[in-house]
Amino acid sequence: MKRALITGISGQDGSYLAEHLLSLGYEVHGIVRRVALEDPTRRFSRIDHLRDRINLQPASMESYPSLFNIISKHKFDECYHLAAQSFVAESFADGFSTMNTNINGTHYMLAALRELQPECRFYFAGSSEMFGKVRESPQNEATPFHPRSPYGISKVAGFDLTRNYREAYDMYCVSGILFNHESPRRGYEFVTRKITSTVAGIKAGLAGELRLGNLEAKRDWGHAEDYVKAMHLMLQQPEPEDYVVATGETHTVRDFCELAFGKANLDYRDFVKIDEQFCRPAEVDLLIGDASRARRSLGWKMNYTFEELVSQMVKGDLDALDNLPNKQRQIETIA
Ligand code: G4F
Repeated sequence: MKRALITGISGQDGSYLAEHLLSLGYEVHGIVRRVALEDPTRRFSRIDHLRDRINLQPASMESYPSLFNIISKHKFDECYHLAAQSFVAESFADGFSTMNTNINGTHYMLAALRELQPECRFYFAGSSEMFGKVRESPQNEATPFHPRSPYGISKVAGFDLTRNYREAYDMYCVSGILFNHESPRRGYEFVTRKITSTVAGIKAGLAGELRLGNLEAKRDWGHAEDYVKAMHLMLQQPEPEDYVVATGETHTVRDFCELAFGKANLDYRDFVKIDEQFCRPAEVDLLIGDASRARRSLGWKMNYTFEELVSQMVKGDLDALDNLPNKQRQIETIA
């Protein structure tokens, strides 16, 4: 039986990846933060249904000894490093902590693996944010990086660290350059979930408008459940290589609004208001990925279309509100 370690297991991608690895017969271990103030029911809501089948280990991405300790206790075949401060807007608000967590966290994981288990295969969650002010479209593995946020810069550093461990120490270390990927498990701060949760709130009479920033930004949005399968495939290859994972389609935030509101028989123009506070100091205007290498070499394919993704997210939020007791509804809806 293969044993895998996932950092960020309680997040959207970590939860889907844990399900996928369990379905393949893996023993799954996950690193979780020790956060005294957060309610565990809420923190672990995405992995609640897996709790008796996974091993959770407390550690901090900011503490080398805590990570070293976990890696010294068990022998892992594969390590998926997903933990990060992943909200781009927050990285402008606090670039220092984003850099500390994202760059040092990656470095600590690589250094501890090199020290204790250099044969463990390592996956780094790279990002299409690394392309930033894009030099060409669509973007592929050879497209130069030009990050536009502290988050993007931290991901370029993680990508470079991962490649350097591969080249310097002959370790099997790869980066997935994943374009935006969403699902009903997406955090409420990201634009897709902010839109679908507010659509549900409006339908339920709990919200009256949706305040957004740049509606013209274009993103290549796929489904997280499809994307975690590519992560796993990347660690099963004869040689370590980096891969772009994307749908090859791009849509504006406005398109997403139109479709999501339309799914609930609403017209987004009646509810969406532009609010400068949600605009970023530097924007990534256009992302569209070319995943030919992943399709060709990994045999990776998608199961969800853009429309199915949006439908599933809107339905998930409508159903969740229907099932909530009245007094909790206000809290769950982010307007
Ligand atoms: O949903 P977003 O916050 O995602 P963003 O910045 O594209 O980053 C996501 O995808 C990356 C992969 O490319 C990941 F690496 C990263 O961790 C994250 O998962 O914003 C999408 C777009 C942006 O152009 C933003 O300016 O939506 C625009 N937007 C407009 N109004 C808004 C809002 N974004 C948010 N979060 N909130 C708004 O009100």
